[in-house]
Amino acid sequence: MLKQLAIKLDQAAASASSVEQLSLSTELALTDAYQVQKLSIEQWLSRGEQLVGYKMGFTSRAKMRQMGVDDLILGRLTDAMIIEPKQAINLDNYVHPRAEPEIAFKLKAPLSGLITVEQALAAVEAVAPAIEVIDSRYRNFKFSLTDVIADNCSSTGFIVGPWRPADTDISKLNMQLLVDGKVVAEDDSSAILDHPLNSLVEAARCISDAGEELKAGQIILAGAATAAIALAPGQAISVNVETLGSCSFSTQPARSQATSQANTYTSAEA
Ligand code: OOG
Ligand code: MG
Repeated sequence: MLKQLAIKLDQAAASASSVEQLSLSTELALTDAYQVQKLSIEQWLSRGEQLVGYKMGFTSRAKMRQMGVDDLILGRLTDAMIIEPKQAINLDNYVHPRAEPEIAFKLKAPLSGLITVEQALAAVEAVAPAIEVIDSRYRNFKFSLTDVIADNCSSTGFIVGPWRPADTDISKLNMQLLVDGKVVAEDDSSAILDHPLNSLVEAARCISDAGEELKAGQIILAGAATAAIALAPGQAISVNVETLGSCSFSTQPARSQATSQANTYTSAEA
């Protein structure tokens, strides 16, 4: 049964189409939801994608408020989700994508279980500004906690900017999300669980619940500092993080009516 749910979500992601929330017809326990996530990622890996890291979600009040979920969640990142800096993404490949400002960690040592902030920092090789592109596979971007976990926490893409040394102070850095040069969302890095490193501590705890560990070389996204913004065709999106630097990507211009496919990203659901 869990496998069928995983296949359903995987097909929705692969075809950029939305499905009804699982929770409307199936009661899933938290562990079942993570199992569905794992089974759906196995589908992706079986097609040749590589696991490159993990992401934390709902680590800021702004995100919890926007989505109405106030528990931390962990999702999986694959190499197919990597968006190259300055790349122009085609919105036809997404259902209703949004972008959010993040901080990324690259690990040089494994982490798992209950650890301190100091232990987390000791395993960090580098930190970078990042943008996450999220895309719920659920209609209207609406979900329960277990729904979003099963849907791999809306993971679909991410862009990482220049890496900086691990000892860079990231405790209180201004983070701005810009669309076409205008700031559309802003907060500072302490909005992420008081300090983004706390998110890495939580990621180590969550992954050990799944019987896995964070590994050297993997990338961990700490979670967005602000609410996410809906993407539209022909936009330039960037994130500036004070002292860390910036990264950016764009969305391809709208195609003509005749060639555009059924797609809901322009609907007024943001
Ligand atoms: C779930 C993913 C949350 C974050 O940074 O908080 C997340 C969603 O909002 O669809 O990635
Ligand atoms: Mg995120």
